[in-house]
Amino acid sequence: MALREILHYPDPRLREVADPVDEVTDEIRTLIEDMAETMYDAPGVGLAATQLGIKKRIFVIDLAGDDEPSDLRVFINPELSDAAGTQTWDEGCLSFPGGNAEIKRAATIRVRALDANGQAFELEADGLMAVAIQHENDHLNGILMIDKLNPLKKRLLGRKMSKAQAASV
Ligand code: GNR
Ligand code: NI
Repeated sequence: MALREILHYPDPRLREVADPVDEVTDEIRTLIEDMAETMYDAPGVGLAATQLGIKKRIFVIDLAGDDEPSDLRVFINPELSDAAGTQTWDEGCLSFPGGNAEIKRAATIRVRALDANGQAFELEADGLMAVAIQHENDHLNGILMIDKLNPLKKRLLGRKMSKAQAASV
């Protein structure tokens, strides 16, 4: 297992569209272990392979609280459908350190995906699970939460992040 570096906005690799996984191999499972370790270390409630500069359609989510056992969910080649309703969450993103924003998304969604064993599963999600699935699925398509903001907020957050990034290199 290994920690991997999380890319920060405006890294252009965050804009790449990820490719489907052909087969869930041991190499993919090792990547998933690294993704989970990196997510827990950050800490975050989700992480997409895109955020590590890896162009594969994989994300992980764990919404368990600090005093609960871990509840790692692995999504490979996810397909979202049946988006309904709206909800607004104050979202964070590990690729935007310190840059929270209120984002409007579907209240409920259905997702089909493969798990770490290559088994297909289907899940209906609401609340934070629905938010996290939509947030991570966006990463696989090169879409960032900043894209969901109005132009003024987008410019303010974009400048804040670009400055922070320039100061750190
Ligand atoms: O850690 C995270 N918290 C979070 C909070 C509200 C909505 C979405 C998220 S996902 C984020 C981790 C991350 O950047 N995943 O891509
Ligand atoms: Ni994110």
